[in-house]
Amino acid sequence: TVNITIDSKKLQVEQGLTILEAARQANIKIPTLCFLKDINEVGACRMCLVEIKGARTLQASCVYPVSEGLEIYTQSPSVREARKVTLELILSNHDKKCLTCVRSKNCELQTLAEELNIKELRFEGETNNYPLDDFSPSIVRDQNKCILCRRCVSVCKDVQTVNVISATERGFKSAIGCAFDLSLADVPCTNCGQCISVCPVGALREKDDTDKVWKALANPELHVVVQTAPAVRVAIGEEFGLPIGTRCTGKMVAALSKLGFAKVFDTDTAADLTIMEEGTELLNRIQNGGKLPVITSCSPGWIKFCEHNYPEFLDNLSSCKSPHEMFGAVLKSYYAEKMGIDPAKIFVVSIMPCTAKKYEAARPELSANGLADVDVVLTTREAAKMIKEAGIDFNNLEDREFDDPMGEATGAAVIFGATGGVMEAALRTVAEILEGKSLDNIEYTAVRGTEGIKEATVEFGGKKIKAAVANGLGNARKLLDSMKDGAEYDFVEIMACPGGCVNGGGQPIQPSSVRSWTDLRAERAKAIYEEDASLPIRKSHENPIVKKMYEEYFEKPGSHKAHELLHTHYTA
Ligand code: HC1
Ligand code: SF4
Repeated sequence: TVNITIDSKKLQVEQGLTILEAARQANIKIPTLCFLKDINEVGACRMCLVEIKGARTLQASCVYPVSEGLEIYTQSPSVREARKVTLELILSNHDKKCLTCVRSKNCELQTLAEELNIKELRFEGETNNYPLDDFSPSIVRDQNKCILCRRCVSVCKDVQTVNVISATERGFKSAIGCAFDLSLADVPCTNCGQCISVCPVGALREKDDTDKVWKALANPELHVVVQTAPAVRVAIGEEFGLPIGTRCTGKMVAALSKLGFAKVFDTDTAADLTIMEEGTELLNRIQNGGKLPVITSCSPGWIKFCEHNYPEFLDNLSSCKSPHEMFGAVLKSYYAEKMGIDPAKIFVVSIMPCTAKKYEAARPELSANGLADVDVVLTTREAAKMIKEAGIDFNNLEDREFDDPMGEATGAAVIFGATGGVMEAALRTVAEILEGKSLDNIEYTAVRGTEGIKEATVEFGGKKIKAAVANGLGNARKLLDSMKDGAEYDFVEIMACPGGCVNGGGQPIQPSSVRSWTDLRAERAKAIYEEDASLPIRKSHENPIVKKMYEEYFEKPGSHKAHELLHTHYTA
């Protein structure tokens, strides 16, 4: 440890900490703007300046390491004036249309302006005027709101290893953008939305599709149904001020029902269906010498990453559509028949923690009988906006169940929302098929947790299965490179977002002041596993609705009809 003083408070702190971290431990708040722990620690914005006795200039505390005897002042007059000037300069070239900004009240710049008591802008002058980039199906970029913090650049380059946005030009003309000023729609962006999740302001946001849903809901000709992804229920509460990791399944269903959807369904039901199809595919490939490993295909950001960077693995992808796409296809076939509704009049809305799902839903591969499986994808954030706009008092809603006749799902399906969940759900089913009996021990903890790459070897009925799980595209890259170098697996799960869907690019955004010090992925995943443990049925093959669907319609997993509706094929 080393001895330092901060604002005359004597402290003993661990060596290796930055001043910012040491101050935080002592409950002394230093404002930050570009800082995001483990992702962006560059000292670029100069908001976290402190005075150090003996130093000639003020120093950025987020990158300055503590050392013996340091005397630090976080609130001296020169520090306070420097921060104010810096912030006013940033504000002078910022499009300040807060009233119509999606991030209003959840904007780190707005919060700082309030906290630093900015009362007037002394440096109003020339401003940049960039065109809006809204050509991507998922992501909108508004450079006029960008404050050049570079968090998006770091997450895209270092965490996701996609590297399609970077700093261009210098000085007043400095900007963040794609090479040659291309749109995000025209570069190998995966639509993962991780750049949105880290943006402190409104410079990056999802393509807003709420109007399409309002319009459909108002159309008496349409039967408008909604389905919700596993990860949405453990995060949507954050939009209504509830603590991170609050399970809100019942309230979420009640709110959507109040919005006017004819039925509220659970994507988890289709996740159970996916396990039946994917498990069968895996066993077939193992038993008949097919292409191994089978790699999961439910994360559309991962699919696009694979197409651009690892086309040699496209044949390894499971042919299963992702669960919400399967559900869309089932709703426009089996359900339509059962209910006597014209499939063309069924309008399917998916609420997803994901921005890439917007892109996925528009892919021609994901349709059947000339109809797109899913009509509109909304993020968790957009769903919350609709609930607020409708004046629904979310926190005081009575819990409600998903609707019949498709409203049943298992614990295996809900864990899809956390990294390792698809793997665990599949193992729960594959194990019982190979062992030929019901098993009690169904928790595969080796594939749980937020570690980037996880491995496990399991043995069922004398058959060894080597499994690997990667979350975040940087980790996917590492795993795929190791496979190119000879690492062998039977089954591989890849999710584009670090932590899996719970940390998807469409989930509620937490500011750096929270995100830097709380592991969002772990907190939300904990709620997911609690939900699993609370459910009466925890194995996909025991889902009564899925069983009924096979009896009444699909016959058996991997049948001709199943292939027609539930499977697809990706080519580069
Ligand atoms: Fe996911 Fe999925 S779990 S992809 O990871 O397979 O988005 O939450 O809905 O479709 O079920 C996302 C989550 C989600 C699908 C399922
Ligand atoms: Fe990079 Fe993902 Fe943002 Fe695209 S969506 S720019 S891949 S972080």
